[in-house]
Amino acid sequence: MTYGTILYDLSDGVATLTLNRPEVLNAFNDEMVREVAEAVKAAERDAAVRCLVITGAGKGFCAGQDLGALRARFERVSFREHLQQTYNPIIARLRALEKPVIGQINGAAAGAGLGLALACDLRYAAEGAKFRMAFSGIGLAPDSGTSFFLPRLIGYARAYELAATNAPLTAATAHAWGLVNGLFPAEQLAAGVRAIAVKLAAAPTKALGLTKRAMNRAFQMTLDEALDYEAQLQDIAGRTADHHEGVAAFLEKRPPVFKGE
Ligand code: LHQ
Repeated sequence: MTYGTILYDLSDGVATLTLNRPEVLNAFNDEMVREVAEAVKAAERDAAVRCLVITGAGKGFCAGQDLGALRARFERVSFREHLQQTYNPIIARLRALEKPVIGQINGAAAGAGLGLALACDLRYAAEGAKFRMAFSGIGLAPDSGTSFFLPRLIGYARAYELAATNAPLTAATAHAWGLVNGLFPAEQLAAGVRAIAVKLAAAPTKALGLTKRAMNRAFQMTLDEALDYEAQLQDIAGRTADHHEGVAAFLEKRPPVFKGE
């Protein structure tokens, strides 16, 4: 598959989706929305993909909606329809994707680009990266899941302050607040993330997928419900080849070879 606004590469079980409109900090136009949605679907369907990395070309990660394309776009549809057709399905699909998704945050992430970063399971950032809600800067309310993820990740008061003031959040503070898992000097980010991604791609993919499902659902559950749901999912995990391999490898005192099955 060839794309015009993104790059998509698969090696060692790791699919890397690179947003590729560097002249506008990888802001989304309609074509990029379509292509990102297609690439996420491809990563979901392809059993050879056992970890997905999302990053940006050039100096930005993603500046959200391309504001240059905004006028023309919204003479035709409402914001609600636009969001329902564009960012919402991408965010939902990433959260439902039962494979680890890593945000390799190489530069600024703002608006829907911040939503994309927050929808990843893990985030590793370049030391100079920054995060900005951006919506209030153009007189809008949060979208693309930012009102859902941000308070869960850093707490309401910090999230509301970022949204209301539109202040940029540095990578260092984002790391201190638990919004990113780790920081790398810019020139080491790609290699650092690659090493993590390759390791995750060699992990028991089904178990990692079930882990994601359990932790997502647990936000809306009582303890009793969560215990019961864990027990249901463990039945599924217990029937995988990787579970049998893990136990056999432990007993034979050798490293396991997981196949994601
Ligand atoms: C851009 C953009 C951009 C075009 C930087 N578009 N060119 C969608 C529509 C409908 C309903 C509601 O929701 C949404 C979802 C959204 O995403 S709304 C939010 C849209 N995004 C923004 O408002 C972010 C605006 N950008 C910024 O705040 C800053 O540019 C950030 C924090 C991303 C980066 O700051 P800097 O590192 O200082 O870079 P810069 O501002 O100098 O930008 C570099 C270039 O990129 C510049 O172009 P130029 O030709 O002067 O070099 C910017 O115009 C361009 N750019 N964001 N969203």
